Amino acid sequence: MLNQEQMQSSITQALHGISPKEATPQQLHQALGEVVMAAISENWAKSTQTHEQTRRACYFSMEFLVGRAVYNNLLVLELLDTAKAAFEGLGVSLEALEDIEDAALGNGGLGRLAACFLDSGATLNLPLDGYGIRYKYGLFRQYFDENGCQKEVPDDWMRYGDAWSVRREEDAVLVQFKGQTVRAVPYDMPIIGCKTNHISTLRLWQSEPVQTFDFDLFNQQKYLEAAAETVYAEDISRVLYPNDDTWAGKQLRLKQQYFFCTASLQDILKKHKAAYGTLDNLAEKLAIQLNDTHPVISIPELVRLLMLPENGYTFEQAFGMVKQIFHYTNHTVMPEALEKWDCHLVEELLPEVYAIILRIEEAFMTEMYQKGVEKEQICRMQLVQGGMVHMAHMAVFVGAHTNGVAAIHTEILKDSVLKDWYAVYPERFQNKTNGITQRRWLALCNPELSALLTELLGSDDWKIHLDQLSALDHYAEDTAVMERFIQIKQTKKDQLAAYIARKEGISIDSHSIFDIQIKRLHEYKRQLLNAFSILYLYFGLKDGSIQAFTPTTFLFGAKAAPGYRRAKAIIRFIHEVAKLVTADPEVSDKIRVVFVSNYNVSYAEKLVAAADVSEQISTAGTEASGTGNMKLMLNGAVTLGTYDGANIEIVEEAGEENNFIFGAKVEELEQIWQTYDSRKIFAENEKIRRVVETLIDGTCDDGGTGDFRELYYALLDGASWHAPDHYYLLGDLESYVEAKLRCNTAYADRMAFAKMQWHNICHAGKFSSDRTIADYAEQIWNIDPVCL
Ligand code: 26W
Repeated sequence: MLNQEQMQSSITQALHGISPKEATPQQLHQALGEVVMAAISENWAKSTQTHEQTRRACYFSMEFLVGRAVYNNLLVLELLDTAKAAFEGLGVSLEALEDIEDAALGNGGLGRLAACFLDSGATLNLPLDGYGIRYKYGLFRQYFDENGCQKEVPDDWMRYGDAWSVRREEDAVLVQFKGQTVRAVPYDMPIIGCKTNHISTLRLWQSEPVQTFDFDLFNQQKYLEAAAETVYAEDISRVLYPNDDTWAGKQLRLKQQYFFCTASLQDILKKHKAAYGTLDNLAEKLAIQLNDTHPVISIPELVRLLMLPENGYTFEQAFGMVKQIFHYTNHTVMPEALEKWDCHLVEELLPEVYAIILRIEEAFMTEMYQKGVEKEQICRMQLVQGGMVHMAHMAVFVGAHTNGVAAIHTEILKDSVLKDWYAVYPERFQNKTNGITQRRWLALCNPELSALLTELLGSDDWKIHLDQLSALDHYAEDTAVMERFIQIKQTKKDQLAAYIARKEGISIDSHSIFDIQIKRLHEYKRQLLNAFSILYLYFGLKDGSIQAFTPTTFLFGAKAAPGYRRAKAIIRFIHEVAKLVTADPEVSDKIRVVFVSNYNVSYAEKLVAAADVSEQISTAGTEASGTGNMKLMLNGAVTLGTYDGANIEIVEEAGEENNFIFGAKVEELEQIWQTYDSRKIFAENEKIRRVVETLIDGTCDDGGTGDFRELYYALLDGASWHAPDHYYLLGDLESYVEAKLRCNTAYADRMAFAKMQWHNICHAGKFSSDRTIADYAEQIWNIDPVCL
C-alpha cells in the first residue's frame, strides 16, 4: 500500500513546511491521518458504493465509543511498522501520538460494543454501516481532587482537529422540530477491515444552523439574537449525556435522538432511491438495528417519511415495511434505565411523529384483540401508557426481532422484563451474546502476547478467526511456553506500572498480583463490595487471621455519572481505603489500592493486557452481559466473578476450574430476597460488621458530607426506592472473600496459575465480536458478505 519512503515524503508534504521535529503531536497526527485517508480513499469509495447496491444493515446508536483511531487503523492496514519507521526517519516517534485524545462518543459497554461491531462488520466484508451523533464534547474527562472526589472537565476532543473524519457537505439534510429547523451535516469515519480491502462507514451527524447569521437582527444591533440560531442549533449535538443507568426525560435528549434518526433515515431513503429508483423494495434491501431504545423514535419517523406526498405510501403500507426493517437490542434490565417519554413532550416537539405513534398504538390494540390477549395483559403492554410513550414496547411490537446480549440476559427478558411480549411473540426473541474485537483488544493492546500466539500457530490468522486459539490449549503443559507467557505478562505489568507512575504519580510493585476492576461506577456492579473485601483482607492481615498472602495491587478504573451521588461517594470511599492501606506499614507491602483517573478506552488497553485477575462481581441477574470480562479473559486474566451476564458463558468455555466463581445465583436470589435481612448478617458476623462500620466509625473520612453514612444506611435500612442492601453486598461478602483468597493462594504457584490464565486465552474464541456479528448477519439481518 505505502512503503516507508512514500509515507515519509507524504507526511513531510502534509506538514506544509513545518519541520517534523518542531511539529506538535497533533500536527503529526493530522499529517499522518491525511496520508492514510488518501491511501484508503479508493477502497472506501468502492465499499460505500457496493453497500448502496446490496441488501445492507445499518446500526443506529446514540453512542460509538471508538477510542483512538490512529494505531488501530495502522494496525489493520498493516502499516504500523511502516509508520514507526517513517516517523523515526523523520526524527520523531510514533509514541508521540499517545497524546492524541480518544473519541469518547459513548459512556461504556453499549457504546464500545457498537464500535466493536462495526470493526467486525468491516472485517467480515458485511454491508454494515453505523449512524450516530458527532458530539462536540464526548464523555467528560475525570480527575480526583485532594479528597478523592471525582471532578469533571468537558472533553473537547476535536480541539486539534479530527484527522479520521470527512465532512460530506453534499449529504446534509434538514431536520424539523416544531418551531426550529436545523441542518444535519454528516462526518464519515472509515471503519477499516482487517485482511481485506473492505471499509465500512460510521456516519456521525453534526447539528448546524440553516442560516448562520441573521443580518437584519445584526443591523438592528441585536448581536446576541443574531447569533442565537447558531447556538440553539449547535446545542443539539453539543454534548453526550453522561448517564448510562438512569434515564432522564430531558427535551434535549429527545431532540438528539430524533435529530440523528431522521437524518439517517432521510439519507438512507435518498441513497435507496438513487440506487433503485423506487422505495417499493426498501424492506427487501434494508435492516436497521436499534441499539437499545435510544433510536426507537426512528420507527414512527420512518412511517412518517414513507407517508410524505413525495413517497406516497398509506399508513398500512408504510407500517408493513417498517415492521420488516427494524430490530431491537435490549442492553439492560435496570427498570430506571427504560425510556418512557412524556406524551406532551413528544407531541410538543414532534406533532406529526406523535400522531403516527398513536396510529401504531391503534394497530397494536387491534392486533391484541385479534389475538385474543387478555385485557389486563394488553394494558401492561400498551405503547402509550399513563401519559408516557414506552419506547421498549414500541420496539418489541414493531421490531421483527428483539435480542438480549448474553444467554442469561435473554432468559431474564423472556421470563420477567418482557414476559408479556414473549408470551405473544415468542418467535421474535433471540439471544446474541456480545463479543469484542480481537484486533484492538489483543493485536493492538498486547503485541507481545500476539507475537507468541502467532509464532505458535504459525500464522496470524487468529486476527480474523479467533477460534484458532483453541489449538494452543495443549501448550499449557509446555513449561517453556508457559515461562514465556509469564514473562510477557510481567512485561505488560511493568509497562502499566511505568504508565501509572507517570500518569498518577503512584508507584506500584509490578511483581504483585494485578487485580483489576474497570467499568462504569454503579451500585449494581458492586465496586463497594470489592472495597469491603479489601478491608476484610486488611483487617485479617493485621489481626493475623490471614497468614499466607501474595502481595496484591487492586486497581480500579471507573467514571460515575456526575449526578449519581452514591457512585461518587463510593469513589471517595475507595480513595479512603487506598489511603488507609498505603499509610499502614504493616500491610502496605501486601495490599495496595489504586484508583486510576480518567479511565477510557486507551487506558483500558493498557490495563487489560496487564491484568492477572478480572473482577466481574455484579449481583447475579443485573449485568446484562459485560464485555470488559471478555477483554480481560482474552489477555489471560482469570475471572473472579459471579454467575452473571457473560461470566457464565466465559466459565462454560474456559472451565470453572480455571476461574473463581462465587456468590448467590439468580435462582437462589429469588428465594433469598423473601427473607433477606442485612441487619442480621451485620449483627451476627463480626468481621463484616468491622468492615461496614468503617463507613461511619472514623476509619474513613467523607469530609463531613454524610455521604458515607448514607451508604451505610442504604445497606442496613434501605431507602424509599430500594430495600436494604438491594444489591446483596453483605450476603455475598463472605463467599467473595473466600474466592479471592483461593485465587490469591492459587497465584502462589505461578506456573499453575499461568496455566489457568492460558486456558482462558485459548477458550476466548467465542467472544470475538466476529462471531456475534456473523450471527446477527445470518439470523437477524439476512445480509451476505460483499465482493469488491
Ligand atoms: C438513557 C440512559 C441510559 C444510557 C445507556 C440507560 C442505559 C444505557 C445502556 C443500556 C447502558 C449500557 O451500556 N449497558 C451495557 O451494555 C453492554 C453491551 O451490551 C453490556 O455488556 C453491559 O452489561 C450493559 O450494562
